Formats: sequence, C-alpha cells, structure tokens
Amino acid sequence: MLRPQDSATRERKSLNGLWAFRLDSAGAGRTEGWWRSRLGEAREMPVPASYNDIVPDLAVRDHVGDAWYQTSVRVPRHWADERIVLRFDAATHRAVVWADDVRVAEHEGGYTPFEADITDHVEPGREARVTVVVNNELTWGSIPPGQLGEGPGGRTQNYFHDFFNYAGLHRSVWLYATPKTHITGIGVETGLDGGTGTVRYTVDQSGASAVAVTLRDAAGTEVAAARGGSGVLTVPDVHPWAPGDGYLYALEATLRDADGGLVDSYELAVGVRTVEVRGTEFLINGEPFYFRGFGKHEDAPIRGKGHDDALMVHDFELLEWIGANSFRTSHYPYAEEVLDYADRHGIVVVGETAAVGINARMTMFGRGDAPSTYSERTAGTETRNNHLQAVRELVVRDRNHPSVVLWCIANEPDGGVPEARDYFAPLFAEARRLDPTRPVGFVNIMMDGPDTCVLSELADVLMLNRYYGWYAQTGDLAAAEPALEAELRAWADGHGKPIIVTEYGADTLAGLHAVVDTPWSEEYQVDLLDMYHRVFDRIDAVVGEHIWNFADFATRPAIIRVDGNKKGVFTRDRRPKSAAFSVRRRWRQER
Ligand code: BDP
Repeated sequence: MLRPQDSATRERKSLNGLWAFRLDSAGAGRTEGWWRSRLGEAREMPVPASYNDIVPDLAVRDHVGDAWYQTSVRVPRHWADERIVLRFDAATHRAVVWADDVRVAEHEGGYTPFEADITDHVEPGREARVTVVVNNELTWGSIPPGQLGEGPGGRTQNYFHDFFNYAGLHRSVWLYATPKTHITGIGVETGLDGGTGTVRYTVDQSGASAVAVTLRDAAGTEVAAARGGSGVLTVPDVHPWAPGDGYLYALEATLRDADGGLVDSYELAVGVRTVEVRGTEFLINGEPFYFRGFGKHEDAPIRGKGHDDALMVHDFELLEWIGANSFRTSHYPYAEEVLDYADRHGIVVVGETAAVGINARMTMFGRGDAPSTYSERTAGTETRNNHLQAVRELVVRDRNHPSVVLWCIANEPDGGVPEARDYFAPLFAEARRLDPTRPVGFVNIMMDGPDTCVLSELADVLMLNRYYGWYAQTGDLAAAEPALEAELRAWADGHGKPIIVTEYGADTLAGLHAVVDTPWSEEYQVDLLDMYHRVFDRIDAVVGEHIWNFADFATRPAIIRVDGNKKGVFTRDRRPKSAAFSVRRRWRQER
C-alpha cells in the first residue's frame, strides 16, 4: 500500500487535529449506530495521540473496549474526477470506519496502515462525516495477545507485554486523491557490483497504461531510466546507502496514456545497498556491520504512542549524540515517518511485528494452572492467522526502506516446546517469500538456551535478550559476567550464526546513587552495561549490542515497575542518566 503523497497527479489532505471522542465500554454504539449522526456526549481528543493519558481519569486510562472518534472533512471540489481514499496510518488495536452512513473499512492490528476507497460515498465540494470505532481488547487470538477478565468495576484487560496498552488513533489520518487509473504499488530490490548499482523494480497499476521509471540522484540528475512495469535499472558510479550515509535516489514512476499524457506519478526514495549474513557476520554492502543502539518504544508523556515529529527528531538527535547506529522497533512496527527519517540519516533498523508475549511459560510462570502456549485455547489458529497477517503487513509496508536490514517476527515467544516450530515455520517462510533479500529472525528469551530453543534453527541471525545481573544474579555482576560469557559462547559455538544481543540492561532511577553495586542506582546501570560490553568484545560472533531501553517508558502498574520501566539510558523526558555518558564514550570512540 503506497503512502499518500503530493505529486503531479496526487493530492492529500490531513485529518489530524481535534476529533469528537467518546468511550463506549458497553459497546452500545455499534447497535445504536453512533456513526449515523453527530457523536453525542463527546469530548475533544487530539489525533494523533493515545487517548489514555489525555484525561486525568482512571476510567479513561484503563478503559477496555470501544472508543469512538468522529470528525468531518470537506472533500475538495476539484477532486470531482479523482479516486478518493481515506487512510489511517494506524488505529490501535482494531477499527471499523464509516464515511457518513457507509461502513467503508475495518482493520485488525494496531500498528500498520489501512485505507478505503470512498469515491462512491462522498461528494466533492461537500463535507463528509468520518466515524471510527477503535477497540483495544487483547485476547489470545490477537497480536499482541492478552486476556480479558471481569472485575468489580467492569471488564479488565490483562496482557503479556511490558509496556502500557495505549490505544487510539496513534498516527496520521489522511484523505487523498489519485487519478482513477493509478499506480497501486512499487517494489524495489537493490544490488551492488563493484561501483555499479542495480535497482530491480516493479510498478503495479489499476489500469493498463504505459509505465516509465526514472532514477535521479540526490542532486536531481537523471542516472537511469526504463520503460515497462518491471525491469532492472543500472546505476554506474553508484553512491550506495550505508550506515551513517543515508544517500537516497528518487525513483519516479509514471503512467501515461496512448497520447503520452501523464496519468499518474509517484516518487519513491531508494537507497542502493545490500544485506547478507555470512557465517557469523552481518554484512551491509559486503562490509561487516556491528549494531550499536537500543530497543526503543513509541512512548511519551501525555501523548502515549501518538506520533510526534518533535519527539522523533529529538530521539534521532540523541541517537546521534550517543553514537548509536541502529535500533529495533520493539515491539511493533513504528510510524512510517520514523523509517523515512532513518533512511535519510543512515540509521539501521531492525523491524519487528507486534507479536510480543506469545509465551504462557513466561507470563504465567510459576502458576500451577498455566496453559501451554500453543493450543486452540491459547496461541492457536486465530493467533497464527493474525500473526501471519502482521508479518505480511510489516514486510509489505517496509520492504522498500534501505534502513530496514532485518525482520524480527516476534519478541520472546515460547521457543522451548516442540509445537513452537509448527507455529513459527510458516511465519518465517512467509517473511522470506515476501522479501527474499533480508535475513529473518525472532528475539529469543533468556529461559530458552542454546540447547533448548527449538526456533533458533529457523532464524538467520540470533537475537538474544539477556538479563544477567538483573533478573538473574541481581546485584552480583561478578557472578553475572561468567554466566553471560558462558552462554554467549555456547550460542556462538553451537549455532554458528551472528548474535545481536537485542536487550540487556538494568532498571535505574535517575538520581539514585551508590558507591557499591546497588540495583536501581545510576552507577549500577553503568557497571552492568560495562560488564556486558567487556563480554561482547571477547566474542567474535557478537555483531550487535542493543541496550534495553533507549528511554524509560510507561507500563501498567506492577511491584517491579516504578511509574513504568526504568531501564532507559535516558529518562522518559529524555534527560541522560550517567550511563548515557559512559555508553557515549564507548560508541563514539569506535566510530
Ligand atoms: C524483556 C521484554 C521487554 C521488557 C524487558 C524488561 O522483551 O519488553 O520490557 O524484558 O523486563 O523480557 O525490562
């Protein structure tokens, strides 16, 4: 699905701003038809934003069920002959959309876009009412999974992931116009052969117009061109996209009618680069690449998971300041603006689905009645279908981004039981079918070691989350160091694949200091990270370090969480803890 853009033939209109909003725990709106008229008893709600923290009321923060959003938009008069599309960059976790009285779209999954052709339901020059019901319920069938319950105050939501279940319209909403005959998709795969680059392209369209593509360099000079719906462009003296050098070409695809008149035009940024796993190395453009960075979250005070350009640019500036070259979109696909920015600035991205918490052994640890993770009562057919769809939507959305070098199809699933393979093998196969150019992996949990994890064989890269010195050997770094080293060596020797340690860290309360190793103190975070780095430097197969986490983030209340997860190297409002300076010394020195 191509993103809306302004081009010679296309135009878009943002629907961001204040929408009417109403919670609906009882689900009355669907039977009463709240989309048919102006939303009653509504308050104003910003879009994009999570609704949870906007109102100082626990009933809003912990709301379970439907939430209604409504706005109206005037369809530009000059769109009379156009195809008119309503597009949501995300609605968390699922939504149904009406244009005036007509149901036009529904979508499952909170972190990928969807759209509806509403040409037949609106009239250029007039206002149209747009109503959306967003639902935040998580069950064993959803991605991510959760469990609904009943409490004295109504329905409750339990979930198996360690970040707050923010919901709402988290990303931009667009009305846009394309010509009736239009480009429906563009795909690129790039290659390098010495100083020559190749761009294999496909352009799909709704009609049968003549297709042409032109590739321009960053200065706007044409460097290659071709005709036809697919082909290969050759770029002599190519300037590759590389970590730290986000060089982009612009691929313009056009459709023309029989008289040569322009029918449609769309421009895609293209970075020419290759990715390959060879032995225990991760190669970008044939050069070994070492990942330095973080697992992050889309998370901020007030707006929750609402996308915000100011926060995004600030976070990227902090990544640059600290010397990071990469991050993982833990634990869901991020806003497309983030990937565009990473493309332009040469930041490497590990793209992850929202499949976090498929692990009853972990989340119900110690409970006598814990079910097995993979069954029709737990992660079964419905979950896998939604998971498959989540993999598809991630890969199809993001496969043209040069910054994305590796797919992560789940975070910490249960990989210690044989059924895990049956569940996961088709997901790996689908990711590879849709994108044969990138390695595929998943993030392994500490309880599934090198001898017991049944999923690692399926992965091209080992991504390991390890908490020695925190959840194990708490406060005892002298014991943690050999334990970590022994395990990493066992992975390196036993599996022969590159290892990225995708999470390691310690909760740290900014301002808490101690002269001896004391968990939660700033010094302990510094010492723990130093210890991990010493170990990584001793093991060749380790090709990456992603600290957990870039910044403190919101979680639901828990006795091991103090106003959220505090493993950030920055606080939630992006102030540095002591570790920010020690990590910066390490990461900037190696540049
Ligand atoms: C890991 C999870 C991550 C958590 C982290 C932690 O992948 O989402 O936030 O642990 O406990 O298991 O801080």
